[in-house]
Amino acid sequence: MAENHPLLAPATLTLAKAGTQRPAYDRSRLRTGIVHLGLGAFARAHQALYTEELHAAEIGDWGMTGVSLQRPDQRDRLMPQAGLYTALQKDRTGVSVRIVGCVNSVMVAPEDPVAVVEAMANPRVKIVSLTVTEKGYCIDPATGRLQQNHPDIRHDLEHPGEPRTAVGFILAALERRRDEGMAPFTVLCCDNLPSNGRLLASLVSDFAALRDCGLATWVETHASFPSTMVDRIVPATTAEDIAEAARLTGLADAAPVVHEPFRQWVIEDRFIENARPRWERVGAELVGDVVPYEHMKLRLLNGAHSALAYLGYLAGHETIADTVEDPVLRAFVQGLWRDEIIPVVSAPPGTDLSNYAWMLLERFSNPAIRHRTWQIAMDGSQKLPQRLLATARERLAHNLPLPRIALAVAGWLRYVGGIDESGREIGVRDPLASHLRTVLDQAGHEPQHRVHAVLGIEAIFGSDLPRDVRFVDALTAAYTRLLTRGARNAAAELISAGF
Ligand code: CS2
Repeated sequence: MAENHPLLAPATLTLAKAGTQRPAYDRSRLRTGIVHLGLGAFARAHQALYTEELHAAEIGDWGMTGVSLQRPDQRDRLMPQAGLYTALQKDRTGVSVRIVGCVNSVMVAPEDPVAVVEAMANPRVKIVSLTVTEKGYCIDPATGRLQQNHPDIRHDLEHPGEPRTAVGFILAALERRRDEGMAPFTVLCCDNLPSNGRLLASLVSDFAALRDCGLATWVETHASFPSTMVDRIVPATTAEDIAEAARLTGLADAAPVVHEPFRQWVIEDRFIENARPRWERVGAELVGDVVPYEHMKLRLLNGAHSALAYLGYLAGHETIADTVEDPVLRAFVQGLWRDEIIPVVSAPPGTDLSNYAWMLLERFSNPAIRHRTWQIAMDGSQKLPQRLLATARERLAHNLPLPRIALAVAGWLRYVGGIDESGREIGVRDPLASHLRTVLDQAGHEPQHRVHAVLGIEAIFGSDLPRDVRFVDALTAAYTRLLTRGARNAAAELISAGF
C-alpha cells in the first residue's frame, strides 16, 4: 500500500509530487467559522472544496470543524494529518489531485457531546452545516415530522445538554447562544431531502416545543435555515483509492476522497447577519427559492440513481457506470426520465430538463467513478418518498401511467426481500431492514400479498398510495414481472411493449 511514502502532514506538504495542488493560503490564519455535522466523503468533496477554493482568494474566517455523530474513524484518520486530505477528481480524461486544508479539526460527538455543543456555541461560528444522511434527521419520511418516539430523540429530551442527534445538538447550541445573549448561527442543511432547510427548521421546532415553548419561539423568530440543493457524485473511498492517492502525491493519506468533475450548489441566501463565505465567487448559486432546483435534482438524479441501483444490483451490476453500459437498463432510465419524470417536473429558470438528463447519463457513465449499486441501494426506506414516490404522486394526480416508476419501486421491494436473483443473500442496510423482513416473511410468497404488506408501512408510502388502485395494480404487475422474469428482462419487456 502506502508504506513507502511519508505521511501527509503540514510538514510534508512541500514533498508532494509536481502536479499536486496544495492549500494556496496560510493555514495558521484560518479561524473556524463553520461547524459541519457529518463530515463524510460527500461534504469533504463538495462544500469543503468550494470553501477551499475561496480561501485562495480570501483567507480568514471560514475554517471548518467537522463533527462525527457516530464513529471515530474520520477523526482517527484525519487528525494525525492535521485535517489535511487529498481530493482526486476523476473522469475518462484523467485525474487531478488537490490537497485540501480547510478542515481545522474533527470531533467525535459520542466521546464528548458537551465539547461539541461548546464548539457550536462559539461566537466565531456563524454556520452549522450538515450532511448526516436522510436517516440522521429522525424524521418520519412520509409526513416530514419528527419521530418523537425515536430512541435517540427520547434520549436527547432526557439529556438535552449531552445530545446524540443532529436536531438535539442544534437545539442545545442555539439554547446556549440565546442564554448568552448571542445571535444564532445559520443552519445549513446539505442533505438530499425536499425543502431541506424548511424541513430541518420544523424538526428543530417540533423538538424545541417538547422541551420549552419559549425556546421554540426564540428559534422560530431568530434562527435561519436556508434550503440548499447539493450535487456531486462521490463514491465511498476504497483501499485502491488510498493507494492511488499515495502514488499520485507521494504522500500517504488515510482519508482521500474521489469525486467527479461536476458539482452544483444552490443555496437560499438567508444567512444570519449575512455572515457567510462568498461561495458564489467559486460557482455556487445563491437564489431566493431553491425548490425547483431541488425537485429537478432529487427526482431526476437521485430518482434515477435509486432505480438503477435496485434494478442494476438485481441484474448483477456492481456499479452505476456498469449499469448504464447495459443497453437495456440505459434505455430504461432514458425512458424513465423522458416519459415519466420530466413531464411532471418544473424546470428551474434557464434549465432544459432534457439536456440535464443527457448530462446525467454522461455523469453516470463516468468509468473512473466506481459508485456501487449496493451503496446507493442503502437506506431506501428513507430515500424512496422524495426520489420516486413524489413523482408517482404527481403522475397519479394527472391520471398518467407509471410503469417505469413502478418497476423501480418493485426493484426496491425485491431487493429488501434480502435474496438476489441467483439465490444469494443481499446485505440490506436500512433502518427499517428488520421490520421490512418481518413484514415480508409474514406476507408469504404471493406477490400481491407482499405488495399489500409493504404498502402498509405508512412511513414510506403514506396513507394515500396504498389506497390508490392504479398505484397498487402497477406495483403488483411490476413486482410479479420482476419475480418471474428478472430485472433485466422485466425492463426489456417494458421497452418492447412500447412504454
Ligand atoms: C446517491 C447520492 O447514495 C445515493 O443515494 O444517489 O449520494 C448521489 O450520488 C448524490 O446525491 C449526487 O449529488
